[in-house]
Amino acid sequence: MHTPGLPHAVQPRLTPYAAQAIIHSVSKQDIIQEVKEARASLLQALDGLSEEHMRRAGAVGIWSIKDVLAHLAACESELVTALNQASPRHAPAIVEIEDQDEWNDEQYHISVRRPFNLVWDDFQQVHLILLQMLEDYPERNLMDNRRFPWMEGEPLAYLVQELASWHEQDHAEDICAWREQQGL
Ligand code: NI
Repeated sequence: MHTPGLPHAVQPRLTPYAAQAIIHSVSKQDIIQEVKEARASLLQALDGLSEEHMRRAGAVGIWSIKDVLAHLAACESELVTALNQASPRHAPAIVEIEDQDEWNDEQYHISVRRPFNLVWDDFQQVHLILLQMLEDYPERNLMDNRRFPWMEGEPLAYLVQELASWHEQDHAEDICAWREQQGL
């Protein structure tokens, strides 16, 4: 889900029937495991890179890896808010965003001036908060695909995959491709 030159959008997309069948058969612990594994892949993709490498522009579109980490933290922060505020009647802000590229760009302009160590801390902290929240979350609210009508037939767990596990996995792959191209 990539616009050429731009980081991909994170809005929920329609899933083919077969993929829906898969998610409906998994448990909350499977979702948590997937989130942990995606983070492990991402950290593996960063392994051995210096701060200077991670500040280099152009790793994903115009973004540096630091910008990608800020982007992941921003999306996961929105996800935490969405999980916190989820109610059947009101869709959370993140699923109401009409122009994802514009939102990404706004977040980028907020984070681009933040020092690397603060971006790194956010990236770690938001993920820990997300994991704790998932551990505490009622399984039914996460896995029942009829619970939240604004998920349009998907369970809330799908939003977790879209904004955390699949998202991190996608960007881990971007980073690996960039490293290969850069010989890093
Ligand atoms: Ni992205």
